[in-house]
Amino acid sequence: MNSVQAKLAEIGEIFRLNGKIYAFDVVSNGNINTTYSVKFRRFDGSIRSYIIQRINGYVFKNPVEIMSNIEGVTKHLRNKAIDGRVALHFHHTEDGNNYYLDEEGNYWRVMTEVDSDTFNISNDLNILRNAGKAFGEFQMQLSDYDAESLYVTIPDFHNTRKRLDKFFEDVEADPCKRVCEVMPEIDFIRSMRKFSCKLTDLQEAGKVPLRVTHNDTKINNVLFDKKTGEPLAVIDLDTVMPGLAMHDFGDAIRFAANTAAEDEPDLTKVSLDLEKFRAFSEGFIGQTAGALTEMEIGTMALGALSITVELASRFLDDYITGDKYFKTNYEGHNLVRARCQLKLAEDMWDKYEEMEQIVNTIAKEAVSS
Ligand code: GN1
Ligand code: MG
Repeated sequence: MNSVQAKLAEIGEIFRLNGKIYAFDVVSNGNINTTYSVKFRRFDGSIRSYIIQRINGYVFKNPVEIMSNIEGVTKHLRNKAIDGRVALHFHHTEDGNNYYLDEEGNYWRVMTEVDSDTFNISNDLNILRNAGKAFGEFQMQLSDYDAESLYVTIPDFHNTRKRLDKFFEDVEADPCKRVCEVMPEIDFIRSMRKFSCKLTDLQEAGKVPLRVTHNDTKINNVLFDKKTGEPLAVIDLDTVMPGLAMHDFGDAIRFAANTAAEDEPDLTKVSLDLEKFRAFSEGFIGQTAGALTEMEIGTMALGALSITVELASRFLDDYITGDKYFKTNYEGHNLVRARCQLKLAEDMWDKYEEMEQIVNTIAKEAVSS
């Protein structure tokens, strides 16, 4: 038994999973936590699959608070069950906790794995529409959740102004002497700075409402039914916090409506696919239009563009400060990611009016039907 398997077996025992590990895989979708899909053979011979995760303690300073949010949110979602959806089930230790702190200071959690399909890229517009529907539904299901009871797991997570202020401070400090390599990228972010902070300004002026949002709406955070392509569940609840609907919409667009992967090195492949944009919007706006204000609908495109610049600045910041935050697969990975996001932002800028029009048309139709 190798040391990873031994560790997973230890976690399985602590969470009182029945049986013995017979196979496991690393799930490499996420950029933050370490995730395993682990199959246990039960004592009656049947097989059960679990997701076992080690929470990244550098990014998440207080995992206990995250797990308290998850306990509350999953309970709320379970009580609001929608036909065809699967409720997430987190396991508990003997002490009744949905997490375990090991001797090395790592936090672990265990969820029953849902038999499903996930996508990093999909060209199927039905899948895109269903992803929009899933995140829209998620937003609506949490619309009466007590926001006060949620811990803020990462303060100012999508405060674009603070993100950019920090970025330019780090550019100034240049701790790894990498700034000289990335001057054009820094200049581009500077040119977009004011525009990208518009949503932060609107939020601070009280012109757009804070809602309970997901805040990390990559399409690979939706589980789909393998046969029908219908959404089964939204996962990755670490950043469920008060936030803006436009950021949930925008972050999903940034990831799913890109013609290429988030870290595509060949920038000629990177652009915003307006048909994918439309399909996701139909799903998301279709679910939420009735609850959204005019200002929210009018700033969905802004949400997409500003979160793309924000994430570009986060990737580039991580590159400039020595790649401590996001997991990287190779030297310069964060720079490749940042360049890809900037190329996408540029294309969004060119297609901005079209994005606005598509959202407006869908919102009008959704409200009148
Ligand atoms: C991180 O953990 P993961 O891969 O779902 C990040 C998101 C970024 C995303 C970019 C807590 O999400 O904000 O948009 O990478 N999560 C955190 O791929 O920082
Ligand atoms: Mg995440």
